[in-house]
Amino acid sequence: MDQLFGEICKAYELKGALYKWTRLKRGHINDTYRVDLLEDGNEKSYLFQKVNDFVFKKPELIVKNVKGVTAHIRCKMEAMGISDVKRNVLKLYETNGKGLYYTADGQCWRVLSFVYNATTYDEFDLKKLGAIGRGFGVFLALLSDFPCGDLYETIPDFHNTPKRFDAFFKAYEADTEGRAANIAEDAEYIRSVACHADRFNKLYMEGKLPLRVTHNDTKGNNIMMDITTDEPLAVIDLDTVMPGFAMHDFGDAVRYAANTAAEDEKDLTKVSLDLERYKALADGFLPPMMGKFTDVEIRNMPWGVILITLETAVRFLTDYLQGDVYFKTEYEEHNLVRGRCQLALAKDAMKKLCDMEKITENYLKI
Ligand code: GN1
Ligand code: MG
Repeated sequence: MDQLFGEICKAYELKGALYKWTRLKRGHINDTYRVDLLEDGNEKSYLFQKVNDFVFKKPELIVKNVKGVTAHIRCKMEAMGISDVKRNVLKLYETNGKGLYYTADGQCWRVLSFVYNATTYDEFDLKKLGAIGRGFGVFLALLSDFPCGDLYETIPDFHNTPKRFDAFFKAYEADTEGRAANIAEDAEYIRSVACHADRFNKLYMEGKLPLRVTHNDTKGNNIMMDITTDEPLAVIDLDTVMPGFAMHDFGDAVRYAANTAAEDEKDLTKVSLDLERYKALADGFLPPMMGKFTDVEIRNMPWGVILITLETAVRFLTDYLQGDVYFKTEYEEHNLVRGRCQLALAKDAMKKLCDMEKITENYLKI
C-alpha cells in the first residue's frame, strides 16, 4: 500500500511526505482509507478511495455528478454566509484535470477532502437522529433547484423497485448457486408484497410525483458529524447522487437508523421500526424540505420506508442467490442474514404504516 499511496500522492501533487494510513470500515462497496501526510511538522489528512468498478461501470460519470452537485452546494452555502464551507461539503481532488487516477493495473482511485474533528456513527440517540435527518433534509433542499437532467445515472435503475423484484425472481428461478431452496419462505413473502413495488413509478407516470436530485444511499453513516457538537457536516458517499424520488432518501435514512437492531441482526425478534426514532428523524429531515417538496411527496414518506426496506431486502437476497458478487460480506450467509433482517423490518414498517402517516402529516399542518 505504501508504494501505491506514494504514487497517488505524487499524481495529485499532494504536499508533504506519506506518514501513515488507516483503512476505514465504511460501506459495502468501495475501499476507503484515511491517509496522513506530514509537511514541516504539520499533519494533513485525505481520503483515498478505491472505486468498485464492478458496481460502478462508468466511474467518470460519478465524477461529473459529484463535481456538479458539490459546486452547487458550495456556492449556495457561501451565499448563505456559512463560515466553514470546507467541512460542510466534500471536495474531490483532481489530477491532470481529472477526478480519477488509474494505476497501471487498472485500479480506479480518487482523493477526497478529510473532515477534521468529525466522525460517522452507526448507532444513534434521538439527538443524533434529528441531526442526521437535518443533514440529509438540508442536502435535498439545497439541491432542489439543481437540474435533474444534468445528472448521469451512475447505476441505471438503482432504485427501480419493480426491476429489483424482477431481478430477484429471475435469480430465484436460475438458482445458479443452489441456494434458492433455503429461502423458499422468504420468496413467498416477497411474492405476496410485489404488488406494491411500482407504487412510485405509477404515481410518477401519472404526473403526480416529480423526479428530484437525490442521494440514494442515506444511511446514517453517510454523513459526517462534528465530534464536539454532534452537528451534521458534509454528506458523503455521493456516488449514487442522481435523479430519484425524495421518499427513497427519507425511507433509507429511517430503514437504517430507526431499526431497533443492526442492518444484519440475526435475531429477528430484536428487529423493529421504532416510531420515536422515526419521529426524531422526521423532525430533522422534513422541515427543511417544506415549501420545496410537494404534499404528495411528504405524504408518501412512510411508503418510502416500506419500499426501500423491501427493495434492500430483495437486493441482499438476490446477491445471496447469485453467490455474493455485489455486496462485501464477512461470512458465508451474510447476505441471507441481511436480507431476512430487512424483510422483518419491512413487515413491521407495514404494520406501522398508519402510525408513520399520522406523524408525517403533522408536518403538512405547520
Ligand atoms: C451499499 O456501500 P454502502 O454501504 O454505502 C449500497 C446501498 C445499500 C447499502 C446497504 C452503491 O451502500 O444501496 O442500501 O449498501 N450501495 C450501492 O447497506 O449499491
Ligand atoms: Mg454507498
